[in-house]
Amino acid sequence: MNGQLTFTMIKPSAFEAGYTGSILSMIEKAGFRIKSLKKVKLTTSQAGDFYEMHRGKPFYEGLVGFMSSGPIVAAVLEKENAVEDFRLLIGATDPANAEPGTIRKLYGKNMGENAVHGSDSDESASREAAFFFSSLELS
Ligand code: DAT
Ligand code: MG
Repeated sequence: MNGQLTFTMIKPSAFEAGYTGSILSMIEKAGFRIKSLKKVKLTTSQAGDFYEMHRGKPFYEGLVGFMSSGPIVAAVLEKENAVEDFRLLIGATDPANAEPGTIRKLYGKNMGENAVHGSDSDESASREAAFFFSSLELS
């Protein structure tokens, strides 16, 4: 059975543009419950560690610079089949290829500044939730 939790971030460009409320509203209307929520600003070192699986790729430095450029909103979301359903709600990595009505299509600018993060597996969701939230905040 697939897990019931996923992890998301509203990325700096979307936060700065004032899309946080609209994005959280879309997430709730799609049937996700917000289990944990916070606004934080990552250091470059923290952003680098969060995205360590991408270290060495051509876009890594830009990604880390962008993700530490301003505040983000991090959240753990609860729903049946959470990881897969959330990836459907956000759409493809490149907003230009995302389906109409998806969060990245509506609020993403380009491949780098694509509005939101979504976990790619139950294992990633657990790791990413624990990266941002204490056990008390996750209960
Ligand atoms: P996703 O966020 O859809 O899981 P990913 O894990 O492959 O995509 O990459 C993480 C983030 O890195 C992605 O949201 C945006 C950035 N990124 C990925 N590929 C990129 C590229 N070719 N050029 C610029 N940024 C890229
Ligand atoms: Mg990914």
